[in-house]
Amino acid sequence: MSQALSSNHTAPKALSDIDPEIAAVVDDELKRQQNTIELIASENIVSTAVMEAQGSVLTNKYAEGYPNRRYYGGCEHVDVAEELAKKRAQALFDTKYYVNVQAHSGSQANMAAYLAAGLEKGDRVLGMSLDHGGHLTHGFKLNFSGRDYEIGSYGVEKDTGAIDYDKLEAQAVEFKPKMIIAGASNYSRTIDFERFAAIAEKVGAVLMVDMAHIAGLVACGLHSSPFGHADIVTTTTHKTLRGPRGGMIFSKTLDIQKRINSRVFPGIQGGPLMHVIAAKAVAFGEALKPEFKEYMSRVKDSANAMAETFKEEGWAVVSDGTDNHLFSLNVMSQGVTGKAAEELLDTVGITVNKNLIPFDEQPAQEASGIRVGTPAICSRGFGVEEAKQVALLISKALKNKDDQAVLDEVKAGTQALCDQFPIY
Ligand code: DSN
Repeated sequence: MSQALSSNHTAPKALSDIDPEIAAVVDDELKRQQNTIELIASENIVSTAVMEAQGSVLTNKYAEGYPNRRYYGGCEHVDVAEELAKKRAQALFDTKYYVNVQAHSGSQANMAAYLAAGLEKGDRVLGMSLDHGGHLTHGFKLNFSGRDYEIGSYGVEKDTGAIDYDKLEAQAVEFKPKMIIAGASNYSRTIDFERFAAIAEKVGAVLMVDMAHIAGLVACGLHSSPFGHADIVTTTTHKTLRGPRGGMIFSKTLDIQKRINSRVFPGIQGGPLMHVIAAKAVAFGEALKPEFKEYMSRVKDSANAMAETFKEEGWAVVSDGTDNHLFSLNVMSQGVTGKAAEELLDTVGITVNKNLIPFDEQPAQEASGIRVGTPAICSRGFGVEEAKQVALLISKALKNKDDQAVLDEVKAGTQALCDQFPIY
């Protein structure tokens, strides 16, 4: 080891001394997060405790295998972290389902679920289509799911923006899938897991629930729970759950769990990210506290308040509102594309993502909608009143997109809110 490297380890130096270029990236990103209103529905703002665990010496450790059954020595401490993460995850969802906390991401959790569900390549899977709110891994043609399996896609109704469960049942009876996936990345209405389970049972399909977006709400009893209904439940840990980026998989039976474990490792992953698993444990511990339920209630109430404010301002909201933490605003309802809205809002300190809306006539790169979510703003302390103010600022910006004086006023408004609710 060179002297320079070894001295980095004995006398810790700041990142800015060792690598000013990357330190500048981190600093710039911190400032961006501090000074913008973050409405991307899948993002959140983690605690410094989560970041401390994730940035810890656990990153140095290889621990292939599972607690007490590792392929490397020296795993006695990381074993404790993994057991704590599992125990807290079960407590959080009040479930006896078995849990695997090693999935590196939601997509890998979902891939493991496909493999553990006993599907062969070419078998039929019924999932929500991407352009109606589903996820890439629910059968998109360029994803492994769409390439390796025969996909049937369900969507929402044009008049309600919601799933019609009778139609879904008829589709499942006709299509005869081996697995049905419930869950979405952009669906603002409550998902009826009991009805999904009844449909899966009727057609003899495995029911997999991807609760990545709504996991925090489920944990707090603010959305119906998939536990007791699904054979496999997958989630990410960084959205409403407010943990480090990663995935997690629950299984109803020991038999499924054994297959999940072996599909995750050695099936699709090698060494688990023990620093991330430790950070997952920290986040689950935080989510078990009463303050987390207050936070999640604020997330849900704020999303509802924003959707209602947009409607009062004359904008169309997909499905006419929301039951959860997000909704899609149909910006084409006042002649703005999703892309133009995303770019304009960027200039006034508000971050959203353009999104196709169901039955969109625009191409994906333009889109007719923007997706709006409240998990991140509520983590910095916003509540219903601030959420309404944000909706009014967005509406004002979009309605005055060519008037720089108004846009300057909106930018001052977003900065004032950011200053009032600082982060880090
Ligand atoms: N990319 C995520 C989202 O934005 O919803 C889904 O994984």
